[in-house]
Amino acid sequence: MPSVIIHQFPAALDMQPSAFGLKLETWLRMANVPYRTAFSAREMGPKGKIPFATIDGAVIGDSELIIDYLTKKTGAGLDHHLDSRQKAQSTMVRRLAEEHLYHILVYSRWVDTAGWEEFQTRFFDSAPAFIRGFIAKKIRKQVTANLTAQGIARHTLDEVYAKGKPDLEALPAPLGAKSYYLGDTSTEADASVYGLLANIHYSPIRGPLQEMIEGHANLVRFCDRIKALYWPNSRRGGGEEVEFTPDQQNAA
Ligand SMILES: N[C@@H](CCC(=O)N[C@@H](CS)C(=O)NCC(=O)O)C(=O)O
Repeated sequence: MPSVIIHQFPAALDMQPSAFGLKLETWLRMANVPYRTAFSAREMGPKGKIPFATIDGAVIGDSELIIDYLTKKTGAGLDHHLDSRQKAQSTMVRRLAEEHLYHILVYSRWVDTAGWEEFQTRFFDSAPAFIRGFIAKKIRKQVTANLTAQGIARHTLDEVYAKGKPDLEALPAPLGAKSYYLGDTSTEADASVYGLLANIHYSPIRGPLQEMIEGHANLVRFCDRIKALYWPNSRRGGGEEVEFTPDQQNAA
């Protein structure tokens, strides 16, 4: 197995606060690939984003590209058995979570005043006290500008959460009564949806998105199942541990 180091945010919410970081770590655990984590709040990797990975010395950005790279390098992929229809379903579910609902989660933390009040005290906890407020304000301005460019922050608060509702009504449908999105075994789509949903469902910060998930028993069961299997020691949704070996998981 290659040496895998995942660079990502510290576990600031008593769990990994990056939906993509938690997706990647969960995928590595599902695929039984050993890794360790290097917490990084400033260094953002080759795509200017977190997570990124160092794999046998090669530095790679973007959770999807890291998963593709590791799948090719180790053969440890989770999606080999999917047919073309299932692959299409996987793409649709992942894109809904990562390219739409994700921005609403970011909005709920950084723009919505109620969410921000709680989020900033936890996320910037490790910053030196005398500049904490300054850094928080500066990054909030930058994240708000990014969300305005993306589009979601151009809407009113009510409109934003109204746009989240159909996403959280769509995600339970393809899961149905199954254990995982594409059947009895976990795939990349499950890691992707878990990274995002766990960051809402297990977050210490309460808001409208939590209530929307709680209205869907199969989504709650899905989160609890993945947490129990892959993050049994986590206080919340996972990401506090800095090292993973498959033995650790099999012993859990
Ligand atoms: N498509 C990327 C998205 C990564 C991403 O958006 N990361 C966020 C944190 S969850 C980030 O680094 N944001 C900082 C920024 O955009 O400047 C992936 O799958 O890794």
